[in-house]
Amino acid sequence: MTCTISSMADCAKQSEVDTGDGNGTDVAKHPAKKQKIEAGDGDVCEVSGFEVKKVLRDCAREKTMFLQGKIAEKEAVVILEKTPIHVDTLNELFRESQLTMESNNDIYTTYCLQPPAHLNVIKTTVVCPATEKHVRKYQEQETVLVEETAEDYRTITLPFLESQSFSLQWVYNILEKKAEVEQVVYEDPDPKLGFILLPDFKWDQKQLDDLYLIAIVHRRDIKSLRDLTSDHLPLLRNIQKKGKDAVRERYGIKGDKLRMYVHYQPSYYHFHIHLNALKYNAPGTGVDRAHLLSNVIQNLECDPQYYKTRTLTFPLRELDGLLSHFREPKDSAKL
Ligand code: M7G
Repeated sequence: MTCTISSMADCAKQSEVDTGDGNGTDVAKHPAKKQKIEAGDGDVCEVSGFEVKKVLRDCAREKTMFLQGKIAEKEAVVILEKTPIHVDTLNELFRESQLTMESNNDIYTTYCLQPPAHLNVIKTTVVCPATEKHVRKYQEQETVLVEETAEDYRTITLPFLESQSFSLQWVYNILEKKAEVEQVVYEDPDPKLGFILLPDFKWDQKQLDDLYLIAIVHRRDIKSLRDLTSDHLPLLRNIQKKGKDAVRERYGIKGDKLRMYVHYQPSYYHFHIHLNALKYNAPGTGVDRAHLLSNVIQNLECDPQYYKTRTLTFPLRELDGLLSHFREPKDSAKL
């Protein structure tokens, strides 16, 4: 019997039906919304004029490439990422694609399948103008583990991040409703306990398997995990409860299928919580950097000063300026 690729559409149809049972991606029931992109205060850079200078990182397995270059004379970092194949496009994919057979041996055949343009998307993220720190963030490099005592935080990390951390303008644009307004999934406007929940820009919102949201707190006085004390428990519990409720309501994902955590060190020192679909191994979920929200809450319940006093271990990349300060003799490290 000869198999044609287009007959696979029947499998696709079957697969679409199968996804309602809670095991597959039930995008039909809880469509991941596609929304209009709004610009913040920054200029929008024309990515079509991007001149590539250097490949910063090439992750063939993740089908992602990080590039450094220029857009209209401005330094830019561009991230290219091939997007996953969506179950609900399979029928069209097999019907409408151009097929070229590459090899055939007994029952094994490989093809090059060229899908129609709209099914062949590369998610493109542009940082422009990009700083040297952005370039370093995305560059391939070794990482080392650093053990930071409370004293190290006060004398090395805090002065460093106060002088050198990434701009928080994008965060303030979200909190002040100047950007990504239509993306907001949920907001609790309370100035002390409130937060905005919205899709992380790493998520293309086309399927729920790699759901990735962030909850950004309204208050601006918490830089990171290190600043938390038991006084913040009402805030953390509020995000845990309302964040879970909002995700269940919008996407049909229950709380026990959701990973909520904070990074230490974060890239952006305005307190926020990451929320992923549990089955998605998002970058940055390793034990060296991610702290589960439920553990953070329990630690603060046991010891109100837990994060102010403990030694915290985290990875730093070789080119991270903070690492050089940890490596200097302590006295000169005090900036
Ligand atoms: P982080 O733990 O500070 O740093 O998380 P990381 O980037 O090293 O994980 C900040 C989170 O905010 C990350 O998951 C980013 O993908 C996300 N993020 C960063 N920016 C600049 C934006 C943005 O402009 N919009 C949205 N929605 N998310 C962003």
